[in-house]
Order: sequence, then C-alpha cells, then structure tokens
Amino acid sequence: MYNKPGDIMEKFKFELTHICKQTGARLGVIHTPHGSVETPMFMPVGTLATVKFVSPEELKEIGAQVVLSNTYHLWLRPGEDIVERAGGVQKFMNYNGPMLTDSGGFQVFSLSDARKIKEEGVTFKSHLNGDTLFLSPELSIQIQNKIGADMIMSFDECIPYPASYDYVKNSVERTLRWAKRGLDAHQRKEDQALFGIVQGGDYEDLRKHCAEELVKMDFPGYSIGGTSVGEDKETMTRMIQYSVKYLPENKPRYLMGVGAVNDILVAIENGIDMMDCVLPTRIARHGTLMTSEGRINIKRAIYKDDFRPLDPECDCECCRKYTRAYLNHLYRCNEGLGNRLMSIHNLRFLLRLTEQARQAIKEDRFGDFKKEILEKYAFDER
Ligand code: PRF
Ligand code: ZN
Repeated sequence: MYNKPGDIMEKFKFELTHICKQTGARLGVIHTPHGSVETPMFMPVGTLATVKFVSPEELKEIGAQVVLSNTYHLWLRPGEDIVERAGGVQKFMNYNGPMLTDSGGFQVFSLSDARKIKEEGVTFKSHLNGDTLFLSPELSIQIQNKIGADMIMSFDECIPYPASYDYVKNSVERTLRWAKRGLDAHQRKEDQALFGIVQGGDYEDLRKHCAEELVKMDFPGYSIGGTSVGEDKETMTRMIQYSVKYLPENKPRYLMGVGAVNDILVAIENGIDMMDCVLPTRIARHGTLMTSEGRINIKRAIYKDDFRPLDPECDCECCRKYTRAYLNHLYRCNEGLGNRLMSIHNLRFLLRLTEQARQAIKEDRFGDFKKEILEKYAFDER
C-alpha cells in the first residue's frame, strides 16, 4: 500500500493499513523525517512553538504524535530566521517528533485587520501592533522552509460561510493558483511534505474542481479547509464528503481546525486521517473540561467540595492525582498549575478518543463505536 517509488519524497510516506468494513474510516501510518505516527489522529496546537502550559515531555506522555504550529505567529515572533538558526522548530522547542505548520492563510483571515486580498497576496495589519504586513504564497512557503516542520501547508483563503457561488468560485481559482505558486517556491521537497488545501464552501462542484486540480499537482497530502466556520453540522459533513470523494486513497487527508468530539467522529467516519484544533486547550483555560459524561465547567460552586477525580475513566495525571475541589480552587485563584492540569486532561481525552477510534477501525466496528460514544456522552457541543 506504500506510495509508488518516486511518487513523493523518500522520507514522507503514507501507508493505508485498513478500511473499516462498517464505515469509510481509515487506519494508517504516516512516516516523517521525525518519526512515524498512526492515523486517524488529533494534533495539539502549539501556535507559538509551545502548546500553552504543556511541556514536550507531557505531550509525549499523553500520546500526542504531531504538534502543529503557525507560520503567521512565528513569522511575527521570534521570526523565522531565529527558528532556522535554532535548527528548526523541533529543536527550538525541544519537541523530538513530527510537526506541522499551517500556512498563515487562515490566521491572516481570522486574526488580522484591514485585509486586502490581491492576486499577488494579502495585505493586512498585524494583530500585535497594527503594522501593515504582506503575505504571499511564496513568502509563506519560504517561512515554512525555515521553520522546518515535517508537514507544511499551501497558502489559501479560508472562505467565510455563507458565501455566494461567484465569490467562492473566484476564491477557489485563486487558491489553486496560490497552491501552484507555493509548490514552485518549495525548496525542501525532500524532507517537508507540502499539502494542498481543498476549499469550495458547500458547493460540491467547486470542492470537486478544487480537489481535482490539486490532485493534478500531485501533493503528498491534502487538507480540507473552510469548514467549522459557522456552518451547521450537516453542511460541515457535506463539505467533508464533497472533498474526500475526489481525493486519492493513497494520500493523507487533514481536516483543518476541527476538535469537537462529535465532529472528530464524523470526520473519521468519512475517511479523514488528521485533525487539529485549539479547542481542547483553549476551553481548558476557561475551566471547561471534556469528560466521559460530557462537558463540565470546573468553576461551578458544586465542585468546591467535590473530592472525586475530574473524570474517573481518565488515565491522565490530572485525573490520577487531583480532585475536582482542588481544580476548582486552582481555577478560582487563576493558578498556572490549574491551566496545566486541565490542558493535559482535555488533550488526553481527545487523544484517547482517537486511540479508541483506531482500535475500533481495526476491528471493523467504527460505526458502533461512534454510536456508543455519542449515546453514552450527552455532548453539548455547539
Ligand atoms: N485554511 C488554513 N488553515 C485552517 C483552515 C483553512 O481553511 C481552517 C478552517 N477550519 C482552520 N485552519 N490554511
Ligand atoms: Zn484526565
């Protein structure tokens, strides 16, 4: 099942090992220069070359496989030259494992002010100090070549939802031209896998067109962008299906920015291999915790004298060693240890969910697994 020799770089290979007989869920292995990882997987987000409050040792301990970082943020601080001089982002942050960087395409659209999209690239204002900046497909790839992650992303436009057919069509055409320009600018094809990003809103013909044109360019992996931007769940499922349908079986598929439990399960069911989201770590810092009985908020008064573990079914350090009462106290006092323990817990919760998903796929019962999780846990997401 390995890719054909010469198909893609030697150091990056996707191996599809099994497809669930109940669903379209896939089991696989991605081989990268910094090690091999099992899919489907969830990737914790370390925007500024750190997963907030969680050390690389802790990430390994909870079963994180790939850590994601952001071109836009590292470009602004500390600058890609510093990261390059450190020996790449893995050395810089002492994470000895595979990493992935997003292109800045999404961050420019979600964080910055006064954007102007032109054919050449995007002009916008820095979210830090208001400086006028310019990012292009070539510059994004040059920066990502210096940051040095194992998997890097094309520069795209994450289309808002809803958007008119004409807007989406024009945007997709530009994203395709940007993908080609990024591919031409890419200087480290031997050790960095550049992914193309499928956009197209909820228009099937545009998703199809985008996917097919990207496949012609022969990227070593494909991302699905433009989901989880305010659409309802059914629409998101269709966007995934409209994209996956036109992607080759022998390349990894990455659904960008998705991390809610039910969304992860729907994605895996539809043949997605990789996902990432700031959700688990961000909500943890607000005291919202994913547990086997759904989401709870630890700041509530009922937890003040609740001396049970956060989630008795969880094997993380937080749940093995501390009580809800203590977490409630740490949260109310805004203590760093609380942020650390709660971030570790939420990440471990999603990483364990994907571990269980892989086991279920192996045993051809992913459909049953998904149903069981969604029935057992009254997830109040979105
Ligand atoms: N494009 C890029 N990064 C992203 C997205 C996208 O569409 C999304 C959308 N959910 C998250 N991150 N480049
Ligand atoms: Zn836990």
